[in-house]
Amino acid sequence: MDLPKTATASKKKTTAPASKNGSTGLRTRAAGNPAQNNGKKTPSEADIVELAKQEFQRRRRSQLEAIKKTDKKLLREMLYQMVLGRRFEEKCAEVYRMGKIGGFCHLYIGQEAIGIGSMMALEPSDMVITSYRDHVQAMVKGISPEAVMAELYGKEGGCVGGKGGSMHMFSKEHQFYGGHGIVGGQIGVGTGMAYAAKYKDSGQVTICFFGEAAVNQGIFHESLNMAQLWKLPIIYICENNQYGMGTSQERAMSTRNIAKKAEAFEMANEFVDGMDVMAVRDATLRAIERARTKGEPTLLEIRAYRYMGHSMSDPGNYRTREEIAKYQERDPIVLFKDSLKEAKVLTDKDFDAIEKQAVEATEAAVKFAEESPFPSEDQLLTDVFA
Ligand SMILES: Cc1ncc(C[n+]2csc(CCOP(=O)(O)OP(=O)(O)O)c2C)c(N)n1
Ligand SMILES: [Mg+2]
Repeated sequence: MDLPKTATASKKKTTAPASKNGSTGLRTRAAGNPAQNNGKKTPSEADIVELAKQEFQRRRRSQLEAIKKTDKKLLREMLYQMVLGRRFEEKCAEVYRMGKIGGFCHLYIGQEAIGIGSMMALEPSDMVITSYRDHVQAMVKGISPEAVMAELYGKEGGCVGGKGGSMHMFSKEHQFYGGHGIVGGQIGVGTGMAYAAKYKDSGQVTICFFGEAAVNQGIFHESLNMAQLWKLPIIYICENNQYGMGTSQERAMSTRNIAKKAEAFEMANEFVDGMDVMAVRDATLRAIERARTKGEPTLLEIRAYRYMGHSMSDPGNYRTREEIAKYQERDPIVLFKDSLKEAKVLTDKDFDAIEKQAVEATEAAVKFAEESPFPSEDQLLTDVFA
């Protein structure tokens, strides 16, 4: 993975050791930009896959250290949520192709370590807001797989009665505030949520997720400025999956280093390898501590890779199979599973049981969605605000 050489762990410490922040020395195809390549020869696609395998082994060693310090039950639950997210999303793709889900449908496959590593470090009363790529985050926050799948089907049993669909999962009860379709729109709303928490002295921390393409929107810069000025308890998580629809970050942004943008506001920031769920958890724990004790915001740039197209209607002909294979070599679920086995937290039998449980939960969600009725005609104009 092409990781920046430096990232800041806090606004006081401007250069963290490369290893701590996951610097690998790997390069993707930045051939057109020698400045990004430090003048070195760009490796071939085959070299890149080999380097990714080596990085996988290095990550396993660093994951083991983090695993030793973490509760075993929680580790197994994290793995279960990752596997559930993967199986659930694979099923979404399947039923979408069967015409069961209408409209847009953006999948999270490949990015599971970001949502699970960060959100499972929160307290249940903490708040979360995200973009349209929201099914897995909704489930991690406690909305049942049944209610998420029924929402995808547009059925009454969905978490918003079938009127939101894929992009608008929501549950006030679970402190999950959407599911937003306007790129970057949730950054302003999330900042307002953190302002409300501070105003009410509720002690809640907010995680606000957004993609790397949203960073180019003015609202990102305006919101970070206010959050730092007003000392708001918020964690901005940029889920850098390296593409905004069919446009790679390299083609759309003058810098690869998004975390550093926080320095313009003197905000704490960190770059994290988003294929490593324990690295995500550790960085989030540091940001939560900062938010709860000092009431200060953090920007985390967490880099992973979007395995699927932007949405179900994307043929994906703007990238190569090898590019996708390179990231699949470092799959976050395989990496975590192997580390847990090595740490003797998990056996193959345990993993099979986790797989079975995730498949059964997904099947139950589909059954529930199939059997749930569509909203009735008399609900056509309820809960509609525009
Ligand atoms: C304000 C606005 N501009 C354009 C779009 C169309 N659009 C939808 S998703 C998307 C790409 C966003 O990419 P990113 O923020 O990286 O998130 P990802 O889809 O990769 O999770 C664009 C341009 C939109 N929904 N809203
Ligand atoms: Mg993106």
